[in-house]
Amino acid sequence: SEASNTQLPSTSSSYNDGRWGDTTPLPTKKKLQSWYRLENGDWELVNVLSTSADETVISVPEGKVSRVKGESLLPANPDILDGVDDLMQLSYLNEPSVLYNLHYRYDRDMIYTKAGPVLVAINPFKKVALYGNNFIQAYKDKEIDGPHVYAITDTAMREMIRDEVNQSIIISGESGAGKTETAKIAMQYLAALGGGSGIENEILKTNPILEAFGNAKTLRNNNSSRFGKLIEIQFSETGKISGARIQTFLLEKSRVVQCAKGERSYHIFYQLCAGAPRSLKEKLNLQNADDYEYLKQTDISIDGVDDAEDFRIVMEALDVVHISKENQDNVFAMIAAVLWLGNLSFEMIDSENHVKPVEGESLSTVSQLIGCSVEELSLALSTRKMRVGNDTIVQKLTLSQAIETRDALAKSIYACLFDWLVEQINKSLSVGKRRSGRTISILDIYGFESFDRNSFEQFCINYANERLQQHFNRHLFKLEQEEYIQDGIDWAKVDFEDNQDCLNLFEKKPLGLLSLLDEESTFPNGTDLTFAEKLKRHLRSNSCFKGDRGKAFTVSHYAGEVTYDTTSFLEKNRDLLHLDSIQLLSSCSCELPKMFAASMLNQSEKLVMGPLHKAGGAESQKLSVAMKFKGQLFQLMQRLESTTPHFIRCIKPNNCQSPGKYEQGLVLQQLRCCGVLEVVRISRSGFPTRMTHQKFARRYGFLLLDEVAAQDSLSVSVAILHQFNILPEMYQVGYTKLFFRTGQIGVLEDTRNRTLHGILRVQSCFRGHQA
Ligand code: AOV
Ligand code: MG
Repeated sequence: SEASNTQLPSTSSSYNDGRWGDTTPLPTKKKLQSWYRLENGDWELVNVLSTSADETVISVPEGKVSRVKGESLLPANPDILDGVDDLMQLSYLNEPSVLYNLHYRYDRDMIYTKAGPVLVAINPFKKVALYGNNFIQAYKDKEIDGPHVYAITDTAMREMIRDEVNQSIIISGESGAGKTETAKIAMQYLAALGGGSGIENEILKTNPILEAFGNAKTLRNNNSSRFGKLIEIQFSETGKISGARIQTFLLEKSRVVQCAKGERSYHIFYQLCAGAPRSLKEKLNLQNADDYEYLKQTDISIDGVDDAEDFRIVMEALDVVHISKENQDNVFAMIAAVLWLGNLSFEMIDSENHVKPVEGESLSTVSQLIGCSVEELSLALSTRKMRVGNDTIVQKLTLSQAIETRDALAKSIYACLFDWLVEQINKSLSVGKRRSGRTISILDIYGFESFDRNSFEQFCINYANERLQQHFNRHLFKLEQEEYIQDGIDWAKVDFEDNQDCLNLFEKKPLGLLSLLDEESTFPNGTDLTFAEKLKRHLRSNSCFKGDRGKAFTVSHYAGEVTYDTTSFLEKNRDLLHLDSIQLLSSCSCELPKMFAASMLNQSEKLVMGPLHKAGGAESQKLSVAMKFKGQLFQLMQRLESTTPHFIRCIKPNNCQSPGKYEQGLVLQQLRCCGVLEVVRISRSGFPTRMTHQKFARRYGFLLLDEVAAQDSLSVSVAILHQFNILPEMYQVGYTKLFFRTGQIGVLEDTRNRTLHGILRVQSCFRGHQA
């Protein structure tokens, strides 16, 4: 049965547009294997039977023979290259070949593959036998050197010691791709290699704690990080861990009071309800999770997760990082207070819709847990002080205002608790004297997210990912190629998807998303709708921006288009906690609420009592959430710039979090948006090893057999290259440096080591004779 080529899919598909596929025409050889693109976009391996000027005859695996256009085929690699552990080794570097290679490995539980300098990790969604002490030892001893988180972490460790430069391991990928797990695997390796003092165990135990308080089930990931994290692990001169410091970024606090269907609030709430020992339960008047309004809106349990057991793990971990039992109880009291706040309801007190909290168990429990009187709490949740001229007046709150005040208080308590906890952990991790040693930082932030409905949180998360992508591009494409061009070597530029336009859309002043958001947030009459309209008015011409109907707008991110709904953007960006609430916390008899109040006052540049007409009334003036976040990200990037980066790209093979399912289209989209193929292409045609003429001459000059006429380092270098027969296509001579292809310097290093070794042996023999 033969199909005519008119029924076959068009060949001008985006899969084969030559943008980064290897579009070398097929050599006309019989029985050649090729990739043929199916209608659903997937690729199939076929045999090429014959090729003529305008058509190719192929046979598909089931034996069917078809005539197709030559352009709808891409060359496949010979079988011997199946499953190579570095994509650089592929003879044909096109999309189907890369997809096939990764799939081949994935099927065999080889989830790690190198893409030149980048480690690609495909989430197995099951336990794979690749970790543990035996593997760590084998990587450490270089008995195994296949691609692995251990291997890249080992490189970071070696380079830190060799070059005396701080290192970073930067993990990126979409939500659910495996960043947090990967970060933990890297930490395990560092702990095993640099351990000894006991601090390494403390560092590892920060993971269950931070995950309990900062991770939650989302539609993308049952254990999704809702904060960004940079952990800097400090080493002594001898390569032993001496301490660590954790920096966290913008916790998603709206989740505390509300989350989408199918998602959960932070794990710790469910863990506490399920696992608290009886005495603690009584002390906090704890109920079951589904007795709490904040929790019962959505799922209570996660398949395969035992919240009670996890609670025990968290408690143990808190002991390890030296959080005292008393402070642990204080922490859980705050968690319980948040839950009980959510159960507070209000009753009407007059005909103008003003309300006050209903007296009862919720009100009394909250006041007990935070250490204030029922009256004080009731007042703070039902009134607001305002300054009019020189007078202070008290305004009663309506139901919606009271609920908003209650929720803002709950969110603030939780966010402050999270920050406080991180601070305590940092104190414990920095017990050792600060030494002058070096550091390895591991970055694990929330991954790119796109839901049916995307709000301010996704806006911030995706902006952070955009920044990180820029860092990736800068190091692997820009800096790399600029160095070649600067040093004047022959170089055909490899194009890459630059995301500068999208970053500009966010960051430009005064007409960028962040600036416009801030401006609208300060306008008393600004609303989410006026904000959306403002964006459409000013950003219409930006190619990464699209205005949608009503309150929505769309951004073309490097990882795909996301439509944001501006509902609550202004409120979330202002993030106001009324002065009345802060004053309530500061007057509490319990230690934590008092500290929270103090830190909130600290953050506010100054406190003002707003005029009556101002929407918020009495409130703290502080940096908006988005601006603070932007500042944090800039600082983060600056810190990373002073390190040698090692990149890990996590890939999610399917959207159902299930093992063994490899969806070509999904994997391809992730490979494309982060430029994995371009990275391989640059590395393959590039010159990863480079050395100044001087250093090269110094390092290998003594191996020269013949005298060199001129003694300048360039002449010496060229003489060395000749003596060792390094082929001209394997290196380039730049103005200041020599550039080598992968593996070239190895021969020289071997000879150098052997020669040095020989010299040492001769010397020690000589000494032996003398003795
Ligand atoms: P993420 O950090 O990238 O998402 P995680 O690291 O939380 O993703 O991974 C999601 C889930 O994938 C984990 O809970 C594991 O079940 C599984 N997983 C990931 N890596 C491995 C591995 N190496 N071995 C076994 N299972 C793994 V997010 O924080 O949502 O951006 O925001
Ligand atoms: Mg994570």
